[in-house]
Amino acid sequence: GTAARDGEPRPGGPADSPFIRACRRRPVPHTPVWFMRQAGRSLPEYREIRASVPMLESCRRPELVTEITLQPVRRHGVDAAILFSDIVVPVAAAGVDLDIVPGTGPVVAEPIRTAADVERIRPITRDDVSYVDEAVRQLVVELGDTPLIGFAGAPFTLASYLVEGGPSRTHAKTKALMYGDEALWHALCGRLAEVTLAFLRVQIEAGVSAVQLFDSWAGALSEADYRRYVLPHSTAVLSGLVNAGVPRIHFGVGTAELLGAMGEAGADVVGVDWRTPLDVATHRIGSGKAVQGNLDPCVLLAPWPVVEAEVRRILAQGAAAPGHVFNLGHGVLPETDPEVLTRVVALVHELSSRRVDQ
Ligand code: 1CP
Repeated sequence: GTAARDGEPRPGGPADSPFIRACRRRPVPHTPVWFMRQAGRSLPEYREIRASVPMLESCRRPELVTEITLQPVRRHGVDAAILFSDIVVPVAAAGVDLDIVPGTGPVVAEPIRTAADVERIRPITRDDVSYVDEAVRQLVVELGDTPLIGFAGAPFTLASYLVEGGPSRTHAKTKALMYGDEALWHALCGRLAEVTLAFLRVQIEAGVSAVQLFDSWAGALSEADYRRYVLPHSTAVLSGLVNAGVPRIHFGVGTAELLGAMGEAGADVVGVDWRTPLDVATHRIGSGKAVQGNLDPCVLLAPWPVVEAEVRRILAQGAAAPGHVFNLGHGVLPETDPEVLTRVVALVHELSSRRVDQ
């Protein structure tokens, strides 16, 4: 972007938006809100586009990426867009043979087992993901003052799909490799960190206003194992972006025991799932970081008075943090009524803009 990266951002531009201000722990006119998986199957307009286009193909067509990314911004009035893509997109661009299978998720043709398998994951350049570069550039124009979030999967979560060959509840094969061949594990995660860092740099150069590193499944590990096997690699990604000029968000599920360590990985904002109240999370993460979260996505299926009470509680607990971005504790469920999401955005804005001069 053209915003002055060292000084104050252009007034009114995306870098001066409530979302980016909250990430940077600056005063905000209202608490910003967006939803993980806000683009997706909860929206009929998304299902219509995707009816005839496979998932990975839709991620590689800039005009579809742009349209799908804009849908929840138009419909809900969220404070940020998130690029429509998937965490396996850069891994496929790096040469791994995989597909996203409807009803299952990512499926890898030949799961990673050996050093030779790791070597076949090539470093990527902008040309390998030119469709992402193009989509981001289009979106930045279309979005105007609304910030666009870029994202990537963190090394552990990517490694889990590559080693298991698909989604896993226990991550047993992944842990077997991690405990059984530590050198190979670090080689794999080192290579994935390079791919992820390159992928995020492409998005930043194309103009995203923030990035989120998803380590969705890191909560499967103890803190000691997280520190030994995962933290160095996530730190390599996040610290590689320290001078990139955009806030970095780091998120995982089931991470109550890992919040301190995840904060140490170098993010500006730590995402929290619904299991840990935001005031407790703020204390665990330590000073100098904003928090993001943390409404249980299942609460959106409850009657409105329940939703409203939970939104109030989360705003009150989030006020303990030096910056709060309202979000869910994980992604929107496909069965969610989109009108409830729109109401939540309006409610967060209304309740938080009443709290003046805190
Ligand atoms: O047919 C469909 O609609 C496919 C469902 C789908 C969608 C909409 C998948 C397959 N990926 C996506 C898009 C997607 N993936 C986004 C879009 C932007 C937005 O949030 O609006 C994002 C950020 C992701 C990232 C992603 N993919 C993560 C990290 C976030 C999280 O939810 O934890 C993970 C773990 C994936 C893997 C994945 N891709 C798709 C599925 C069904 C899964 C999960 C499978 C599993 O249970 O392991």
